Amino acid sequence: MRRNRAILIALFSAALALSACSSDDETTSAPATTTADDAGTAGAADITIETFQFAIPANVSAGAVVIENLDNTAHTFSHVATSGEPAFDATLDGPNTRATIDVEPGTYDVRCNIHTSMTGTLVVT
Ligand SMILES: [Cu+2]
Repeated sequence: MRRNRAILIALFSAALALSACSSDDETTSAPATTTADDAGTAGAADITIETFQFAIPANVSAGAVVIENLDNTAHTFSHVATSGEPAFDATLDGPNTRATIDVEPGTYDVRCNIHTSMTGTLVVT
């Protein structure tokens, strides 16, 4: 009987210690901007990201453009704005993660904000 009580006390103290720790770790995460993961969407993506490179067609039609990340690491497909807010900034956790951006006609310099050597040009007609 005494042994059972000792075990109960030990378990209770462990539970207290755990709950004290977890309450310290609570953080509020900011909502992602213009990111829509549609991993289940059928059909080919307009733009793919593979082996740390963007595969962007010569031009895409204005409107919804689907990007798919095939790498095992997260990338972003981000407009590098020369002034003002970027037109789009999508984050894609890999692999096989999709995001849809809404784009107007124009020529956009793009890069991955995580791996800034990943760059490209998106022409929207
Ligand atoms: Cu990247």
